[in-house]
Amino acid sequence: SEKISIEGDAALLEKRKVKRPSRFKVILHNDDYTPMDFVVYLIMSVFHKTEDEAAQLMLTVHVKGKAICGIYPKEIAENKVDKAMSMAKQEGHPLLCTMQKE
Ligand code: NFA
Repeated sequence: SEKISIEGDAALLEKRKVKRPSRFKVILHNDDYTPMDFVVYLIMSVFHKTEDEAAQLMLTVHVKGKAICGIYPKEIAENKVDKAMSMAKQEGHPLLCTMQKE
C-alpha cells in the first residue's frame, strides 16, 4: 500500500506564494502656474480631503516641491492620477500627478 509523506517530501510540495497586493503612493508635484485654489479644489475632489487638509497639502507641495496625497492599491492609484491629470488638462494647467510603488 502507498504511504505518502506531505511535510517530509519537498519534491511533492509546490510553492504557491501568497503576495500582498502592492501599494502605490500618489504624488502631486509643484509648478509655477497652476492656481493654488484650483489645487485645493482638486485635492478635495480626488483625494476626499477637507478644505483645511487640502489647503495644508497644497502648501506642502508649493513649499517642498511635492507631497504624497495618499497610498492606494494599483488600480485606485491609477484612477486618481488619471482624474487629477484630466482635471488639470481640462483647465489648461500644467499640474503633474504621478504614482510610485511603495
Ligand atoms: N506653485 C503654484 C503657485 O504658486 C501653486 C501650486 C501648488 C501648484 C501645488 C501645484 C501644486 N500658483
